[in-house]
Amino acid sequence: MSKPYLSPMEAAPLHEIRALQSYRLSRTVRRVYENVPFYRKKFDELGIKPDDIKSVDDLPKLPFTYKQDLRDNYPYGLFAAPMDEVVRIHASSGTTGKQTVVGYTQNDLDMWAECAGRALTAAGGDSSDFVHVSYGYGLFTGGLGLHDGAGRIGASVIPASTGNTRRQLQIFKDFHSTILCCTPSYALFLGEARRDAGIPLSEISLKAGVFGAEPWTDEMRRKIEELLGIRAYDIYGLSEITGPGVAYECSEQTGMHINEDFFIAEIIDPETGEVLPEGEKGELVFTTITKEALPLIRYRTRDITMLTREPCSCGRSFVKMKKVMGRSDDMLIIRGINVFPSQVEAVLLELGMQPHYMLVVDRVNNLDTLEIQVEMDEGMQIDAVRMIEQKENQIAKAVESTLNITAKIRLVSPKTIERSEGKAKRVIDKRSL
Ligand code: DLL
Repeated sequence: MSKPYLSPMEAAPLHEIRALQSYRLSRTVRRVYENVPFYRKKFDELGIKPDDIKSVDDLPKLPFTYKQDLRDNYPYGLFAAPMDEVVRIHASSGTTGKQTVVGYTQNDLDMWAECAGRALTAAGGDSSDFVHVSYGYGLFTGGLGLHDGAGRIGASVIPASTGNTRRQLQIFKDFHSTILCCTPSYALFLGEARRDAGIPLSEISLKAGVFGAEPWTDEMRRKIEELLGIRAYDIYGLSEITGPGVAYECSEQTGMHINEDFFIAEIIDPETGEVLPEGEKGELVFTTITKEALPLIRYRTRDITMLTREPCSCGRSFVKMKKVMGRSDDMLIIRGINVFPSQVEAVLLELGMQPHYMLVVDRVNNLDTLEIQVEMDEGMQIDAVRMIEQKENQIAKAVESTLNITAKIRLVSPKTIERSEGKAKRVIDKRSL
């Protein structure tokens, strides 16, 4: 019999959540003021002292933090704990060459495992489950995040990682995987591979899936549920805040409960920065309130969504965020990997190419594809097919080693990529999301 919640806090009354948030917020503000020169300087400039922040209502007085701030303080400049207390490092894509680096103390890792454990519990998981983790392991937070969440609920974790579809299907059958964790597009791919391999649903024991790291639709949910014979739940997170488990879906499947005892969520107008009322669509902003290694104040996620406090039939009282509806910047998520066009541009410039390029993203057989069209320079001495191929391979290798993604490179004739008078158009996304 599965437990309804992992922690009683998930169903606490709003006034209790608010009181806890206020207490933890004021401690966090003090922590960053005392330990992070970047925040001390910012607060001093605005005339804010830690004592001014006493409750959640004071939040709008605080400045925003941006991805660029992490980059400017690369790699560890925003850390608020001494390095000998930091026990784990992860990273995700930055807007150009450098990664966004994040760190965790043991307490931070425990909190993160609690978050991911709550997500698995909400999907019906408990210690009797076999949690099959097919997110990537490594600097990406997906693999180890769900891995530790499974450990938190005492389940048997199967660290399958990504790739090798036939082996994944074999493991489903032989190891009796009951909960699958991976990106929704990979889940769909695995579902179709199961069907095409003629493996009947009766031969696998999967009952649920915890899918996130990229946007997906309810239509895709229905397809995955049908192809794998499961219920599919959304999970949201970002490395800067903690990784997967910042928010998670429950049996109602109408949005993701945000772990409000660890994070305060706001929705703002991305243009003006003004806080919007509940139910309005805007950019999601998080303040971490227990993190020790990398606490972040009003971090701009760039994800567009809305919040709702309508009572949920699962009994949880944590606010819910709707599915992510888009981004307020140009970040793309391709096969679960975050890609900024500016990263591609940096690679091209480093190879001596012109910054005239176009990213064409598509979805073929449920897997994302990326083609990068790059304009040849008029002065370029390329006249043989072999030389074109060589150049394309060179770019593909550089893109792969910098962005961690395979792309098809296509060199195109000079001046064939449309010039823009306003903001350059760098992306054609043919996926219907
Ligand atoms: O994608 C963490 C994660 C791993 C979440 C596994 C869920 C499952 P990053 O690589 O830092 O972290 O990318 C964060 O991915 O700002 C969103 O734009 C997007 N994203 C994450 N989860 C979802 C989701 C991980 N459920 C960025 N729906 C975020 C839509 C998502 N977008």
